[in-house]
Amino acid sequence: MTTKELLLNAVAQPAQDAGDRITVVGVGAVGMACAFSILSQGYSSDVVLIDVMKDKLKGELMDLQHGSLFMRNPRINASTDYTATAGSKICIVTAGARQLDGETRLDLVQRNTDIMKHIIPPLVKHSPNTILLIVSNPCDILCYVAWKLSGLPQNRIIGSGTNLDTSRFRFLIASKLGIAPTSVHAWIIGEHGDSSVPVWSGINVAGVRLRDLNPDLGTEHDKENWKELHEKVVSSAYEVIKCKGYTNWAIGLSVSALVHTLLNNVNRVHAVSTCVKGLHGIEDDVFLSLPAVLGENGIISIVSQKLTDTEEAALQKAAKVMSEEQQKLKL
Ligand code: 6V0
Repeated sequence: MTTKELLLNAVAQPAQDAGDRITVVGVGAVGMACAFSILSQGYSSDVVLIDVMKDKLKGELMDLQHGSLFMRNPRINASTDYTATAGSKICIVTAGARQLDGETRLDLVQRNTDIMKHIIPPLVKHSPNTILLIVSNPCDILCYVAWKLSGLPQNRIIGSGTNLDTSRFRFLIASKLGIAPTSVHAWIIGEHGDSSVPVWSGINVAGVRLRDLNPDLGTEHDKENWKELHEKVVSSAYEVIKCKGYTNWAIGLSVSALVHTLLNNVNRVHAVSTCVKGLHGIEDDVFLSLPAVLGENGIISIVSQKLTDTEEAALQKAAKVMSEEQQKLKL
């Protein structure tokens, strides 16, 4: 008998998985920040990493496994073979090229579309009921690509979208007011990127609308220049990339918050990218962020925000840009 057999009297066959498997495709700066945030907060006990770079994959796997004692005893696996991902509840896609200094998110579109062709079909083959959580950029257009390539219903395609932009915005507003970000209710919707739309009309603290206190909030005429906070949100990724080469911690945390909401079916509202056809006067099959209720079936409903004409026009303009870019794609 082996030492193991002498120690453990077998009673039943162990189950093969814990039922909360999360796959992360791409073990770059973003993928690892997502995996680390999910594991360290105990949101899943079964994480699978996928990449094409074998050595990097092995190194990241070992490094994480060596920290198991300090987490919640998770099962962590890594492979270049998608069979390891079978039965994933959520597949997070972070693989692909990232912006270089000076590049916009839209500059990446065809390069990352081609990469999606190698990733989305095998993911869905092994996890036909999964939710695809798209993080790679340009996130909104890649949601459209993932929808087309996967054949999944639209409620199962979610882009991390402006969940991150919203977090940046709330942090900046909170800092200006000297209160906590969780006590500021403010939303950025639309494109995750340069044409995102701040919903100035709805910003409130404890139900007090800032626009009722300052009717010029967010406009050119505002003496306090609140508008600059949105400009900072838009430029912040470029600034972080200029300073450290990439952004990862905030996106990792924002993705792990989405995973928590989806896995636990808690119906929390997040600004995420979803198909917005038929909403706010948009007629194309484009994905943009709106506040959405998330649960274990993905997008459960979309909040009907009361937007001003200016906000709605900005959303429609972004939808046009998305639609034009999508028509140029070689799928
Ligand atoms: P990175 O550090 O270069 O990592 C990318 C990883 O993808 C590498 O490990 C590659 O080996 C891997 N990869 C490439 N092709 C494949 C493939 N066919 N199959 C599997 N793996 C592959 O980039 P980083 O992690 O910094 O960024 C990843 C993506 O996230 C980029 O497109 C960024 O623009 C995007 N981001 C999205 C954000 C958001 O808010 N949605 C925020 C930050 C970055």
